[in-house]
Amino acid sequence: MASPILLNNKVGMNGLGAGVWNIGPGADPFGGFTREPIPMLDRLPMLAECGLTYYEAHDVEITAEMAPAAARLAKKLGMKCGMYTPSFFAAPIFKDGAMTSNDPAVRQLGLENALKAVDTTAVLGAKTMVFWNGREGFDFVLAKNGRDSFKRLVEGFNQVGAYAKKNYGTKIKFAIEPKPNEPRANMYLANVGEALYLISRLEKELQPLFGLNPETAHSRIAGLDYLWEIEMCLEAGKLFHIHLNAQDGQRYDQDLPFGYTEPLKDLALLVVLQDAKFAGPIHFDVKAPRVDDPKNICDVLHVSIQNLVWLWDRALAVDRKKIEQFRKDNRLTALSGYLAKCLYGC
Ligand code: 3MF
Ligand code: MG
Repeated sequence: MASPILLNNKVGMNGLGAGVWNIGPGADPFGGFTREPIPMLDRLPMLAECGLTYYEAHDVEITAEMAPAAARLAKKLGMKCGMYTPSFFAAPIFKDGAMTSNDPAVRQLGLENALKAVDTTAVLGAKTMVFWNGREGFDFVLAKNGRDSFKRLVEGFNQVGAYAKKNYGTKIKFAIEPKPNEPRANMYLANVGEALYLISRLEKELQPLFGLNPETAHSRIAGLDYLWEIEMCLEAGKLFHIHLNAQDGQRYDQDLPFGYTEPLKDLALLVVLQDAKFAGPIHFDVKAPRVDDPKNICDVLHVSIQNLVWLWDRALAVDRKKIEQFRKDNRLTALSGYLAKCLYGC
């Protein structure tokens, strides 16, 4: 068994994580599987073999019924569940969203699924449950009343938060994962700012339970800078979880290996995380491309890990005093050159 990859001088939780869906069968909207799907529990040893400490899963991948077996297996492998998440986007019933559906029966089902997922999060021993905004949004104007949708989100998160607090105290926290579009043309909670605003509208005593899971590629799809989005989470004390990957411009969601498209920005991001003493876990949300053969399905993880470990060490070596000096002297282009030297130089 591979030994777990640890980051040098990482504060708090060390060890890296990824989703079981990251090593999927390779379908895309235009074509079905190119690889035989691997049973979900068989994916845990594969992730461990990559040197990962944490796994993540949706409720449709590791169901409530499978959870005790998953927890036993993970323990044997020396792994932990980094986060668990209800899938509000795959089932046809949630085609127009769960919490923001116009149909009260669908909203109720969404809530029930969310509460069940809270219990499963506890069984798996995860500290975080993620809400990706998935199908919460609209394709046609006036398809939903936006103000009502916002109220429904507030109401839904309040209900989930109250349930978790009553049953688990502060053991389980929630991380909202924003995305601007795909699968919907327009998604509610499209970016970090929207999610922070939503949290500010929740019941005061529940607000500490809610934070964010920003994903670097999602910011890029929105045309935003992920460094600033993550800094905003840090400033608010709301960086509960993180999904690292890469995106080649503003197009469909690619979930490319971390470090592939914007290494300089990734280096800067790691400087920021180190300086903030980010104590949470670092996870990838990448997708094994459909062209990769089954035997190479984990390459997307190996490449992400390799790039992260290299960039992390380079970030540790960045001279913070030099950054300060460049800022003081207003030599901002020179600052970018210094970072490039840290990245590319010997
Ligand atoms: C979609 C995503 C999702 C979420 C996942 C957990 C399938 O763009 O990033 O991955 O990360 O649902 O929140
Ligand atoms: Mg994600």
